[in-house]
Amino acid sequence: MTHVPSTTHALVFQGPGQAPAIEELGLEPPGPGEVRVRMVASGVCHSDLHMVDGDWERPAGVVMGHEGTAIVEELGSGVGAGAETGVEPGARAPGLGVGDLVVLAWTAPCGACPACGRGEAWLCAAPLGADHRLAPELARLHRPDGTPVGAYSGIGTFATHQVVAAGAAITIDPRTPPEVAALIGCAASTGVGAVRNTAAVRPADSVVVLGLGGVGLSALMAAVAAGASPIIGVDLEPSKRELALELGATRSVEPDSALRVVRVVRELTGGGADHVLECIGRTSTAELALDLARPGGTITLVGMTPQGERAGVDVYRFVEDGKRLLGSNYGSSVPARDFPVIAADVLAGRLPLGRLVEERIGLEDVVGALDAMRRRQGLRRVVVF
Ligand code: COD
Ligand code: ZN
Ligand code: ZN
Repeated sequence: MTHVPSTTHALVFQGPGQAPAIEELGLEPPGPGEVRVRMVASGVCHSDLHMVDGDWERPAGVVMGHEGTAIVEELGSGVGAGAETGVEPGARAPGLGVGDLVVLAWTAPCGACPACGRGEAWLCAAPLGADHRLAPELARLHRPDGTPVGAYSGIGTFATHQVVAAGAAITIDPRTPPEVAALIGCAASTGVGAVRNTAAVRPADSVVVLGLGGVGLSALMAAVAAGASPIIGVDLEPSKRELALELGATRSVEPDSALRVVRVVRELTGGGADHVLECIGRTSTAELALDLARPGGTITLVGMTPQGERAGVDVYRFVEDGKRLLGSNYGSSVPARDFPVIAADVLAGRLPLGRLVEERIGLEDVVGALDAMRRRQGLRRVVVF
């Protein structure tokens, strides 16, 4: 196959506290175990804001975005039907073909490390496209002066075209609306997976969701689909509390005081919830989550605070009440197993994830979308290419 030189139009992280900028970059053809994709849609996630605001340390010179859906345009060697050799076990993706609609996974399991061996793809020690593809042998993007540019979490979805590990490209039902398919790459998997995989919510369990953004409302939808009851949503924003009720929450609560939230939750659940999910990423609400669970109940922390912050635990009460505290990374998802199921649930109407899409925007509008997120305005804004 002849490789035409290729370029991509992409939003590049310039360092903490600085506005990311759109740049025209050279894009190399896919190497062994990789595919080139044309991006279709990419959501703006709160983690993008954490990165730009410097809450989490990330290297400059990386194409941002980690919540995207794309069409496969070109297969590297060792990828696709009949390809078996020359690439890592996790990267073979034998079912992948040109023209497939794929959701890009920000942790693509290597298939060979101990975590992958245990089936814990989300804890993979050496994910494909690791370290934002900045290593010279992985960088496929270059500035006109030749400097390599990385791809956030190996996928950098705020780009018209991208080269990713084949194992990061998960084929889903092509009828899935692209804006919704994009959300499966982060918010939906993180929230739905926290309920289904990490917490393993059962029918008739009582559930509290703290934070009703893209992730929290995805969790809430999964709790509704699981037959949980009552389901209580907590958010500062009235519009989000309203939407939670429309999506099937039993009650939504304004967190004007922690004491009041505790009182309302204990009243509605008869002494505390079976499950509490923290989807905000603050130490104060993580501490509140511990108080909202019943004795023996489970607290699932989904939100990540700025790096290095610590929350306090009343150890005496925690132990006497026999509570369980879980961390949920990427909804404990195995992308190849879970993404197609979420897409099928969307198409069957079991997970109305389309309700999360606030606005379709262009690549040049991402900076404004991050500002809106900082002001807690609206839900998911999705770049449509
Ligand atoms: N009390 C109640 N609600 C609050 C409070 C508060 N003190 N502060 C903020 N909120 C609400 C906001 O009004 C908003 O509705 C919601 O919390 C946050 O929603 P979004 O849409 O801004 O953010 P999400 O849903 O995209 O992401 C939230 C996370 C906490 C999951 C995210 O920021 C995070 O920490 N991600 C790390 C965990 C992870 O798995 N990351 C993977 C890549 S994202
Ligand atoms: Zn995200
Ligand atoms: Zn692994």
